[in-house]
Amino acid sequence: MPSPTMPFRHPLRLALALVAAALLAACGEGKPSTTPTPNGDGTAGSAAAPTPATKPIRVGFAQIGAESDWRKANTDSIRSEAERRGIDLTFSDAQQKQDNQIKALRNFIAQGVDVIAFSPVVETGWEPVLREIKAAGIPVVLTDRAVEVTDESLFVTFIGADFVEEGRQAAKWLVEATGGKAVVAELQGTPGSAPAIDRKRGFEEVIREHPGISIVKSQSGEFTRAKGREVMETFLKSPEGATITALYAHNDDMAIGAIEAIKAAGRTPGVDIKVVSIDAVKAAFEAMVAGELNCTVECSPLLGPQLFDAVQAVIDGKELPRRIVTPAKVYGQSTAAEDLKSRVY
Ligand code: GZL
Repeated sequence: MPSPTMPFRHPLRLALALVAAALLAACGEGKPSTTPTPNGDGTAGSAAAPTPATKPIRVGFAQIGAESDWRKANTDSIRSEAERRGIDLTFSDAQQKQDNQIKALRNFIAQGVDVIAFSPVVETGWEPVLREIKAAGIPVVLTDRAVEVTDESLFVTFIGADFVEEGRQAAKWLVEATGGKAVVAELQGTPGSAPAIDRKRGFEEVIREHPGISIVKSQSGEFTRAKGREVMETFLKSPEGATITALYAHNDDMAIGAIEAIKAAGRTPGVDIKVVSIDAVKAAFEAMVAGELNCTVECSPLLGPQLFDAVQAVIDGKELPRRIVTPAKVYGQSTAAEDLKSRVY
């Protein structure tokens, strides 16, 4: 064989070597590879066929916004659980506007996702877009809040708390704490939303049995701290302001804002105005430790695992209950410092 530094000396040898090389190359083309090939047409393939990767499930999620600590924790739960499970998540934030949520849902149809999930900002106005989603053959999972529709087939299941029961629990605590005597200011959630409608319904169902408790002021604080403070300021400046002895807020964020207004008005939150709210976010426990909030009813935002269990069940063609209720618990000042240590949202 010619040495690397000494090329062919004789032209005939060079010609023979070139012919041999050409023949070898031609054989390589036509000869079936000695290793098994996944496509079997004789073209060179890898030693072992790759295990076919399962295609990630594509989910479109239309979130309401980022209006409260609860909502932010809800978003974190959904995003982190999707990542943990390798879900291909398209996530949209509607800034609390139904039109934005509807636009997002239509985008998910256009993208051809496998499953659509959303937390409807209000109960009504969803039928047309839900029919478009149904026509596209995409299943829908509702989380957190419910919709009002005439056709139950427009969504597979609704995962969320029992807001009426939360309202009942808040009222029962107030009856207990005040001996059935209170003049109540109420900060409602987003007008037309399931939690605002149902938390009011549950609270009123209980106080109806207690004539010593009346609601003298009631208005939406839109589930935000800023609006909660603003509305509580107007309550306290009103003619009934001086008579108010209790605040019922449909979420902790509005209660926290209202506590600032109560202090600014020279009143003592948690003492001369009892404060009861819903969600059980960390800030509520901190306010209870400070003695400024008296009771919060838990409504867990950590819906990610249940949401993607439901999505997987839908993909696997498994039956799902129409309603999956997330449990709740009532928390008070006496255990707040201990409870706070283990709160995750
Ligand atoms: C309740 C959820 C509500 C929370 C608020 O499930 O929809 O919306 O109570 C949040 O904090 O803004």
